Amino acid sequence: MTKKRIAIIGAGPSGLAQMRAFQSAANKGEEIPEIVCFEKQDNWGGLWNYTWRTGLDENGEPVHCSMYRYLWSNGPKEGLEFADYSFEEHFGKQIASYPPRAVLFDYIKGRVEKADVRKWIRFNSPIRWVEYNEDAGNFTVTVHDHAKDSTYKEDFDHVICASGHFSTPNVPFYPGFDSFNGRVLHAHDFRDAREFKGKDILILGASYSAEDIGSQCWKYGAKSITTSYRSAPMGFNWPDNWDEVPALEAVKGNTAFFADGTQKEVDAIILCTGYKHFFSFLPDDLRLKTANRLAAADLYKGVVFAHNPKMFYLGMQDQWFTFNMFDAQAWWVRDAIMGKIEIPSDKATLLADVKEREEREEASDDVKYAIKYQGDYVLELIEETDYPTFDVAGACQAFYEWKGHKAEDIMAFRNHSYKSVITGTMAPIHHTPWKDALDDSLEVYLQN
Ligand code: FAD
Ligand code: NA0
Repeated sequence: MTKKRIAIIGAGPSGLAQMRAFQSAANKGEEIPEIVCFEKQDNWGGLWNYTWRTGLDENGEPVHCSMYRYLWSNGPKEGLEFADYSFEEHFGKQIASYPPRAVLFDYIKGRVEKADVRKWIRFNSPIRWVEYNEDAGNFTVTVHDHAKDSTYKEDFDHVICASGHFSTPNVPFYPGFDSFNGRVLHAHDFRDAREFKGKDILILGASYSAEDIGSQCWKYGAKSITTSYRSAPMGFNWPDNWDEVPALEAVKGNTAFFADGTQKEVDAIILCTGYKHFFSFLPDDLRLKTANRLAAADLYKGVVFAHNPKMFYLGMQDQWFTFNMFDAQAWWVRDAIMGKIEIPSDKATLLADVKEREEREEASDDVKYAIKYQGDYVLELIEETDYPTFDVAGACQAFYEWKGHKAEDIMAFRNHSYKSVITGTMAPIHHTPWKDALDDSLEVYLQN
């Protein structure tokens, strides 16, 4: 019998988790399918693969990276640690709880280098199109090989889409943007807070990007920060030069006008207005259409596309849990593909599962409820595979404490540390308070 062929779209944390899942089965002596991962960038790591570029990349593709210089993890690393590869195994010691991007990139890379899966990845290879062949029951994938500047097609038995959903910016228009006397940019194109040193900046949005990009600009010397919310304020105890105001109505020249009748002179506007699930390479019958939520639409068990169960999606949910949730999903998808887990054959059953997840998510607006909801999901999946189980309740506890630390002091929450749920070791307190730590290099971070 010929081996099944599996296409993975994207070598970010989700796609890498999928490769590690298959490799771990092979390591145990199991016969695994042929794996081909297509990655449009020239390296792995997804969003964690930083680039200074914005707009189009060196190949003319939309730049994937939404990360920026000086970005530190916004949640404790104890909530995302791989159960099969601890921070201590990677760094040879326990490290502080909110690693900068370069440190987390190194950690992600370490596990897949050890697993030796880079050989499965075709870099500089964006997927252009995926088609399902009814007759053959398989997929034809069209790929652009930028190294050769040629496109080609290959057939696969399954497609696993792990292309991320925090890369295509949601960019609203407000009256006066087109004649604003300064820069208007989306968070996706934000790269270096020092650009805004000494400036009055306006940030639209009230979620993680608004909070963190505002904090970066504050840390690196912006003159003032004004964050404008559409629905509800973030409500933290902001520093003196930070105001939180209601919705923006319009700008005129450099003056921004808000719904409460107040106004503010600003030099730049940063739109922290979120991202779109955007799959330009997928036809209508395979394309996921969902909001950024915990129970993503149309995904049985959060991973199987109900309208074509040979197609899978990883990491499409809104995220409290990240790396370990992608692992839980990847191990589950591996076992479904390898026939160890059965996917119900009728669509009604698949959609009923989705509906149940949606209703359970909608049952409460409470943040702790949402964290536990996603923790329960991670546990549900890992209980059905051989992914090493771990103290998910302990990871939820780290998230609850993190929320409390943010409420206490939003500019100091990263000075706290938590206990690893994988090794049981307490993380050290970082050697320098976050607001004073201007050098975010791996070498400096690891000096504990
Ligand atoms: P991505 O990381 O987006 O990777 C997707 C990959 O698919 C990319 O490599 C991309 O090039 C590739 N791809 C896309 N389209 C194609 C195509 N057509 N063909 C081939 N390849 C393609 N999470 C945390 O846990 N902690 C944090 O501190 C944190 N900070 C974040 C900060 C920002 C600014 C953002 C936007 C997100 C942050 N996240 C954080 C969440 C982040 O979503 C996850 O950590 C993780 O990167 C998601 O992994 P992924 O593989 O699903 O997607
Ligand atoms: P994100 O903050 O980029 O995080 C993504 C926000 O935009 C909401 O507040 C929404 O308001 C607002 N918004 C949307 N459209 C708007 C409009 N037309 N006018 C005004 N406001 C508008 O995006 P979201 O979706 O959370 O919020 C959109 C991801 O990036 C997260 O997973 C986060 O964890 C990650 N991230 C991490 C870090 C770090 O780790 C930094 C940044 C981002 P409303 O009214 O819809 O509530 C350091």
